[in-house]
Amino acid sequence: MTRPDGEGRTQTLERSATARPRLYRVLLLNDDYTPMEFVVHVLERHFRKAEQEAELIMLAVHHKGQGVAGVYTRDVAETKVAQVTAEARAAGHPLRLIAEPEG
Ligand code: TYC
Repeated sequence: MTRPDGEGRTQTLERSATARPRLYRVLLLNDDYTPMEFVVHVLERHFRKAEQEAELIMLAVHHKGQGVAGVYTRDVAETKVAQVTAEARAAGHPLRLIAEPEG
């Protein structure tokens, strides 16, 4: 971390731990119309889930209303939300996702 020292110099401050970027959960939201197979496809292709895990996550979202598709840095999480939302709309599905900070 750096800060001005008030006399035209920049001070470097030590940190005890390595700074980690804040992580964001990408949440899948349930709806009544998006086909189950499309949600499984999204989890496999965009969130790199194996078929069985994708099916379990999709069913959990279907029954509970929402669920975590993956956890990423902010840029990656927001890009996934945008890409999947665009793909869902292009296919005529109302699927919704949101990115929210962890912790
Ligand atoms: N509820 C949808 C159906 O019955 C399936 C579904 C699951 C939709 C998860 C969205 O995020 C979702 N076809």
